[in-house]
Amino acid sequence: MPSVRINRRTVERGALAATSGLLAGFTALAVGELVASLVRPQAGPVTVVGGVAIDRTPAGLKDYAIRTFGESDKLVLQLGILATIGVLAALLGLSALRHRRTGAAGVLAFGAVGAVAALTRPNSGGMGDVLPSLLGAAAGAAVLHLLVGHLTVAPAASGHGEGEGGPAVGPTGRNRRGFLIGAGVTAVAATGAGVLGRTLTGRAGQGAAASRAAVKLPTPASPAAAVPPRAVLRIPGISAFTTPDKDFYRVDTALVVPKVDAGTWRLRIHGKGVTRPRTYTYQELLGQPLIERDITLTCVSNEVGGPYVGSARWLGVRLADLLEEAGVTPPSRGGRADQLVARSVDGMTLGSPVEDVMDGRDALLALGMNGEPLPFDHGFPVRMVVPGLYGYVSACKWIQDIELTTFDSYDPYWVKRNWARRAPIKTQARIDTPKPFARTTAGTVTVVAGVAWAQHRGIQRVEVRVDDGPWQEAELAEQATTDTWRQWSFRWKTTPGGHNLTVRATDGPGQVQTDQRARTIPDGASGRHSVFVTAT
Ligand SMILES: Nc1nc2c(c(=O)[nH]1)N[C@H]1C(S)=C(S)[C@@H](COP(=O)(O)O)O[C@H]1N2
Ligand SMILES: [Mo]
Repeated sequence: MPSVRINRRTVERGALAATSGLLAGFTALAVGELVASLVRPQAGPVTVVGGVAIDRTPAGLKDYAIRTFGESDKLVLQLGILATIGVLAALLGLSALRHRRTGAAGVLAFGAVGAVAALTRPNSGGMGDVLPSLLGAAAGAAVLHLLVGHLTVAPAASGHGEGEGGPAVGPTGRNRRGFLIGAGVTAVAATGAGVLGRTLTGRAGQGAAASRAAVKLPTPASPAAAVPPRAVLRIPGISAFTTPDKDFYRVDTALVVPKVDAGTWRLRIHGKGVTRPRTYTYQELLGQPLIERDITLTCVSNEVGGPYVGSARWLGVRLADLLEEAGVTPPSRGGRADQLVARSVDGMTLGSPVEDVMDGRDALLALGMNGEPLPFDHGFPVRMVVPGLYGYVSACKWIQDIELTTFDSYDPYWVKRNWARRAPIKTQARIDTPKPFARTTAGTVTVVAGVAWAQHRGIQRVEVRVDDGPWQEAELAEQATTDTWRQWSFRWKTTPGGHNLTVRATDGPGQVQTDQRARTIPDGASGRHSVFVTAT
């Protein structure tokens, strides 16, 4: 039936048009990556659009994404962006079938969107950053225009359709060949451009990697005390006292982990009340008297019982020393600045109370983590670590600038997104073992164990409750320092049935962990962790 044939050809032409759109989109992204590798890797189209998406995501949704996808949240976002671009590109291909120019114009319009996104990134490198999106879009528009040209043949020409050539709705044999050749060449060339771009970007990262490999961390002027043997419990399933780097949680907004060359890195200290502004090189910091401390870091996005907490041995410069050298005095001694804003190479800003940083605690500009230069993921070459404050108000990775200012005059990144200005870490205890919904043998002893933290206040008691029974004292490992978490264990004599195990901690000053549940936003989750276990 002719109508069926016509439909099939229409469908086929539509499929080829959509394919043209997809190839155009692919070309735009690949050329964009190649140009970005020459201009600035962070200016790549997917990276800038993803960055805008991250910055604009409402706090609740972002929290949901972290909860749902964990540390894969960025991968999921990038796949989402690629899928969206794919759909839009296919639609542009289809629309180009009717109006050849609209398709190309659409691709250029998306390029303009990418260019604006690139310019408005906080770490924007200036006008050069528009090039990846614009040149990529130009290449994509050209591809779409040329490929669709093979599908939209003049009626006169189609009258001479060869082979299965039918009515004027399908590509003629010649045009089909032209299309297929064009599509093949485009696919190969775009893939080549993309691969070349990735390779060049990788090369640039190698300079940073070499600078990291060349670092020799000096012995600290003030080494950390050895971890007391009795601070470490050997119980299967309990969090290690020191979290190995590879297991250390990672939370940040960086779609591309900054690869900073320590040789060219600088840290600037300036702002209100800074009488001696100063810029430090990496070598100058390494040359300062270094202190080494065990400090437990926690993310404000950590749910009760969640994984975003880790403990490491940090090596670095005491931040208060550098501030004093710069002439800064804390507000309690008349200083004009009450907020220290740290800014990273990727434009992230974090604000800490100057008072906390200078009150004698071990606030660090860390260069080393667990005996190695900082891993790139954790802030190489230098990051901040302040015991007792959630990461988003203190632990700036890839830091490059410290500005003294006031809480009244400046809101850093997360505060602009409705998180609290000040966020001391809340007391929490976590059951590491048994795991939720574990099964155990009734009538035996099951070891319940985990960690509790209240950085800079310390932990003096941990209690466990079985169902609605009384709170029972857990055994505590020795407290290494008040800035680290404390391991605990509890011998539970199991009785048949399902049981709820709940834990609570008491901090050094004697404050019992609240049972009031709070969401992570604005200043950290509260409530008590419990797990359900069945004994049979
Ligand atoms: N530059 C930069 N620093 C950052 C962040 C970020 O997004 N960008 N996230 C902060 C948050 S929210 C936390 S909890 C800690 C996490 O540090 P980690 O990834 O080394 O565990 O880094 C902080 N420093
Ligand atoms: Mo965080």
